[in-house]
Amino acid sequence: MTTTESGRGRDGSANQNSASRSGRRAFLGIVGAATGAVTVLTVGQSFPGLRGTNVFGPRDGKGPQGLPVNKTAASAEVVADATDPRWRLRVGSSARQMSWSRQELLELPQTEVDLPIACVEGWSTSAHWSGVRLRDLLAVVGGTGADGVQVRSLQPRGAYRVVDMGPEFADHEATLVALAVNGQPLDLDHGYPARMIAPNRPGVLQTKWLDRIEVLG
Ligand SMILES: Nc1nc2c(c(=O)[nH]1)N[C@H]1C(S)=C(S)[C@@H](COP(=O)(O)O)O[C@H]1N2
Ligand SMILES: [Mo]
Repeated sequence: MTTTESGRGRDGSANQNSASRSGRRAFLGIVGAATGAVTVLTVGQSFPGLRGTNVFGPRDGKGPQGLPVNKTAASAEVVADATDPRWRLRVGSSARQMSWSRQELLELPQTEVDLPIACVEGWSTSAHWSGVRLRDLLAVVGGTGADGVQVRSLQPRGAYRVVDMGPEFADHEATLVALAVNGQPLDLDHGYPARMIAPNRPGVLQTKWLDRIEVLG
């Protein structure tokens, strides 16, 4: 298990000052924090979708926010970690490690895309996503998607816990760390606090409940 507080922030020695070396990195890095930084908790923070969580998961094409749910947060055993106010998305390369809270991600430039989720189980539904370009986050740690990335979910087990994303997705301008769908904060069952969304990528690889993204190569 890698999502306990003590498990976070031990692997990074990144210094935020190095973000000032380029304007782009400084711009994006300013609201991020070097791994291990103290997190300010938001009092009264709400967790969209927690109330509506359905243990069995609607597989009949209906789901929250007009989008089917393949695997619910409850069945993936991520509810506690995904709603933990200390959650931070960790992004790393061999050069440096950074992390962002959901609020910090929301303060970065947001990109909107219309992209479908296409599930091998036989449904495909288009949705309007918004979030931060993966490219932009990789740039902050001095990386690119040119060699692909490894994407890790908060999920403690299961086939889609860790997946590799090739350069055709990792380097694509429409590939987002999505924070909202169809005009609302991501429902917990759709991957709150953040999920991957990439064009022309099988649904199985649109990782929900992001934990960590690591630059390969
Ligand atoms: N962490 C994680 N992400 C996941 C899955 C999963 O089981 N675990 N299922 C995938 C599958 S098979 C599909 S089709 C999409 C469905 O996304 P949705 O439930 O938001 O519609 O999420 C993908 N992301
Ligand atoms: Mo799927």
